[in-house]
Amino acid sequence: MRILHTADWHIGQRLHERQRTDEHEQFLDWLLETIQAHQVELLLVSGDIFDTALPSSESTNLYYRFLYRLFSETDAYTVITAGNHDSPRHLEAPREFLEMGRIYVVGTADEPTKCVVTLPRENPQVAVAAVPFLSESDLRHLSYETEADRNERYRERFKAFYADCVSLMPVELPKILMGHLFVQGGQVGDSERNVQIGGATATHISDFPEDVSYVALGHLHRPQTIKGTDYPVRYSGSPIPLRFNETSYHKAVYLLELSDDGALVCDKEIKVPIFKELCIVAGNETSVLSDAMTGDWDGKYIQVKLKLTTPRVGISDEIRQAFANRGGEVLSVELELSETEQGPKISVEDMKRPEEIFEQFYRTKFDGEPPDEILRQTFNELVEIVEESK
Ligand SMILES: [Mn+2]
Repeated sequence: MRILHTADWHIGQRLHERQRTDEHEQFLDWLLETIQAHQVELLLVSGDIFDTALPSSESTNLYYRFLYRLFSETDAYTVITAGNHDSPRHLEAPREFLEMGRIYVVGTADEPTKCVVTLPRENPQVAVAAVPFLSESDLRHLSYETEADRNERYRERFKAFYADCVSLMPVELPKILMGHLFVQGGQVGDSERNVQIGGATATHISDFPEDVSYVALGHLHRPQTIKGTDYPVRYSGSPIPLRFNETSYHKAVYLLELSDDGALVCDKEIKVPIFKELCIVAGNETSVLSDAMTGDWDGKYIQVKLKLTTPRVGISDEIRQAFANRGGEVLSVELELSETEQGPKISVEDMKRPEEIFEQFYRTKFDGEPPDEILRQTFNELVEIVEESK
């Protein structure tokens, strides 16, 4: 059976307020072509389908249009699980309806029985444990517990859940596990929601059961295989770079072929094309401007990291214009003043008010989330104190 593993689409994601619908649309078109070209029989999507719990109608439309084409233009089965960015209940709301189109969606995982599917339905060749993101808040909080105890308890629960899934699978079928979680040893970027990484929700490679053919994971955005098992435990990564610093490596999906006895007869990385190039340009004023004027920036998104000795009003606009003249779009200018090199880097776009800069900084730091009211007030009080002391 030929299987394709992908995850972390993050449909609806914005990069510095830019909508990325075109990139997602191109990715989904490419994915459909890839599925057709390789005669894929099973598509696995391991969580974070959408970037937000309540995706826009445009994002929702893109997703369902893709599912419809998958159903009508291929014979593939599809298994989709919810990630930490998805709303488990929203994602699985059309569950029964989608099953008519050979599409299996699992959002919430109260019972292992709900996660196990054998496919194709009439003549099973593979068993899949479609395990979505298991939230830490599902664990009842015990006040006397230390964080290490809590971590242990999460690991135990996770281990038992997978073991139960495997025990529910027909012995003779090859087994695939899905998951949206952090395995210790994985390489983390900064676009994964960090509260879910490390800390209490980290699991260990040895927690995965034996007698499995492949573990298809989502959550980390860099494609990678975690060492320590005799079968691949792998993150496919996100198909489009979600941050500028995700451009130093290729984005990928994985094509697998399982023999009837569960052996991996083909295990191949397929690089996802770059639909929109993201570039980082760093340097002082002269070098950045000269790069802007000599490079080919047509259709590219650019992040500028500018080293300055003294701040200068209007420099951001000048740089934006220089890139725009050659077709590039600067999404952020990060100023780095040499004497404050130790401090946090704040992207000072256009001489904004402190509250706006704070909000912008907070959003880049915490996945687009705005700061809450209490934090806002605290920040404003701080600004007042500083103003008064001047
Ligand atoms: Mn993700």
